[in-house]
Amino acid sequence: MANYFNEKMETMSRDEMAQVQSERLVKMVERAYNNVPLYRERFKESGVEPGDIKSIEDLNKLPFTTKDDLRDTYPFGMFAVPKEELIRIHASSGTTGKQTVVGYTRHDIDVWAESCARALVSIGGTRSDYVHVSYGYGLFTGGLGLHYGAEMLGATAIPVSSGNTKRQVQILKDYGSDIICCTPSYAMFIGETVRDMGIDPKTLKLRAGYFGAEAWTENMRREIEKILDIKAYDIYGLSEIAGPGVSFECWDQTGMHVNEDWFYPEIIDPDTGRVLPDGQYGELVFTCIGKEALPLVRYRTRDISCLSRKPCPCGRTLVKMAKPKGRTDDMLIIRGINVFPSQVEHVLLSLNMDPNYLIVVDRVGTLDTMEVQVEMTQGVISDTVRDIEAMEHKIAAALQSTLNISAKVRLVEPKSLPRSEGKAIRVIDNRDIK
Ligand code: DLL
Repeated sequence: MANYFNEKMETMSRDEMAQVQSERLVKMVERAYNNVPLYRERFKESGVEPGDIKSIEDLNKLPFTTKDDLRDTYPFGMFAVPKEELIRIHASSGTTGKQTVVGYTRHDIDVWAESCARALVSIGGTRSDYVHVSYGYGLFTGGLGLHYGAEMLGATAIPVSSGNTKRQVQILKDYGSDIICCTPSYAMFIGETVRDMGIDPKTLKLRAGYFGAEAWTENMRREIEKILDIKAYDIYGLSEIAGPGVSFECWDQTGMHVNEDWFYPEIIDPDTGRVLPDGQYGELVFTCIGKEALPLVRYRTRDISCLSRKPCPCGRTLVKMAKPKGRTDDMLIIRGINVFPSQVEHVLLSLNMDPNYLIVVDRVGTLDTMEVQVEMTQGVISDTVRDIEAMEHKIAAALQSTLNISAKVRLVEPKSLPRSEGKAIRVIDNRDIK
């Protein structure tokens, strides 16, 4: 059984890796400066020119990039290649109605697929495995990311996508899927469905799962491992940087190896922007040193993590990042879908409602639920139940179309939601996911 997908890159010495990273950074900075107006401006404002960047050590001379930059240049303003070189677009939620749009050249798709192929091999994946992909297929990167990774490995991808859980279980059983990829909460739900269908998980061929796209705990890992009788591994990523596979847990289950020859990680103090040493928690920042279409420079992920370069028993020298502990912004991840409270506000305003609302997130069994309580506007209080229900449905439909998630909407009396003297409290999250 092969231990590595790309042994050279995954096991090279730290010095060799720094050399690779330096060469790639120099090229990408040149490309970003020459092709992305926003970067040309930013570099000028910060007083740096591409020529000042000679090695990875110079990275901290460069300015940060944020999700707002992608929003301000929506949809394609930060792409560094002409249209004919793009072969794929994906997108994820932005902070307002606008999505964050990302593009890939053929080379970028290969980089991303190899990231996922490296991950699959690190948990014992081989060409003879069936990889059951239950992440959503579409603009979300989860489905197609693992799908291309499985194919690049030479394994067999089964593109089930999410939903229709009984059918998922039937396929696991009938096809003999070896590895499953989905969100950890969906994995629990599939596990419960296996049990409810009277199937003994020991009779399934399934032996491992790659779970990510949302925060999950060690407790949840144990539960999933028990209910599905598999090994559960963590996989991390974000659309802006590629998608799943930016980092991955190997069989040792002690942090996620970053594919740092393409995605260079830093940890910064979110308040000062200062780079923090290994072992210290702070905001995770990535620079896409190996990508063509969207060469993001020091992109602030808002995820809180820390790095470790301690040797790993798997033999990979790739730096490891800890499971993200939370975020520095207010983004919620509900059933694997990113939701910003500001998007809810945006929807309400577009329906001429006052934006007095409260989002209540809960976990019922293993599934996340979202209720949006909205204050009725003074003066347009309706007293017929029919009118109220119609309005609730209208808001729910608008939320569904903007957020791509179903939410229960409840209209409440004017001025009945708690008011705060400081920051408005927009979210009550009753899930235990920290
Ligand atoms: O969630 C990509 C992905 C798909 C990763 C499938 C893993 C598996 P986005 O929709 O852009 O991309 O959301 C990115 O999700 O900044 C984190 O806050 C969160 N996230 C992703 N993976 C993990 C994880 C995909 N393993 C945002 N643990 C990121 C905790 C995660 N949070």
